[in-house]
Amino acid sequence: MASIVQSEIRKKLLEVFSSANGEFISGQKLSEQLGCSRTAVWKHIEDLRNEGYELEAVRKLGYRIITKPDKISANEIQLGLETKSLGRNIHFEESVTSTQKIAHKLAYEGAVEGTLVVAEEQTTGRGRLDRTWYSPKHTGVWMSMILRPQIPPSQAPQLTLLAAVGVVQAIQEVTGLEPDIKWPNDILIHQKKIVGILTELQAETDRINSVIIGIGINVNQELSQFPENLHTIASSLAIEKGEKIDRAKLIQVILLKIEKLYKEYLQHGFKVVKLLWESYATSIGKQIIARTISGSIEGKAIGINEEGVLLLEDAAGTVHHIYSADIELPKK
Ligand code: BTX
Repeated sequence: MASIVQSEIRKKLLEVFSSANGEFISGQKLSEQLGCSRTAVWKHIEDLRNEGYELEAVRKLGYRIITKPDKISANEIQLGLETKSLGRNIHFEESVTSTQKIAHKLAYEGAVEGTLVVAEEQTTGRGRLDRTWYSPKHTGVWMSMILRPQIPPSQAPQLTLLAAVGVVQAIQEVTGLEPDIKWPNDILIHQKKIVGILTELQAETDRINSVIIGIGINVNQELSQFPENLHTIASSLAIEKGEKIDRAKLIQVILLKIEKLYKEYLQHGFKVVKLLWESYATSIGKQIIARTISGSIEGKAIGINEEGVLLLEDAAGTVHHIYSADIELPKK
């Protein structure tokens, strides 16, 4: 009980500082607004300092926040979050094996739609086909969301494309950068991979129990922080933008964009998402090579169909349906 009260006070304190926009707030005012003694306020301020907040205290003026730590927490994400369901229930951990694993467990146990699992670090982050996703501490966004759409399992790949559109829109809004989507799930800037999306299902033959959408974003890494083997293929938003990005803000905008698209999708189907996705996908209309497990096909990517399947027209004019592949883009 005591710790719930403490965390409520902490949340309120951050809210008060956030609405003060960097101005000083007196100790007296803080104690009134938080409903606790000035000594208790001082203790909370000390706790914030220990967590990496830089606070200035000036006699007669009070306190103000100068910088926030480059950390994310459930509170940081929920403060100012405008969604109705996505991210309203957050499961946050400093370090996990994979947020997908935790989300699967929570979904199985009945977690509500919109539940979000976020971690500061993944020790065994997962990519597609058992590949690994490098997810170092305090630099990226590593999160998995639980959705429970009433759609047939065959349509679930559409949600990967929906998530990609939402992430692109959020990156554009928060950073001003212009990312490209590479089918089905990579988001690139200047041909380098910034985001990976992994969609997994808990389903019966004709019915989805839950869809777990995992999103990994390289946000504030410098190039030297990537392992050598990723130097030529990966980048981060901070490298491309030339400045650090507020990760909690980025998460908030992603959740809002995805929630809007998801609502539209459930009401009106895949059409709008499909058009948006095609407008962000660099490969559409170009010669590409699709490497599938059964071999490579070369041809022109002519679009995606209603199921989110890539349509590839070869030199003989045959249109191939590509369900799963790695795409090689033409060299610029
Ligand atoms: P993918 O299979 O398309 O990409 C994996 C490949 O990408 C790796 O084999 C490697 O070459 C490269 N790679 C690995 N780490 C990075 C990185 N940080 N940046 C750029 N390239 C990298 C993409 O799979 C799907 C990734 C989803 C990750 C999220 S994070 C939250 C959630 N939890 C989890 O375990 N996975 C998802």
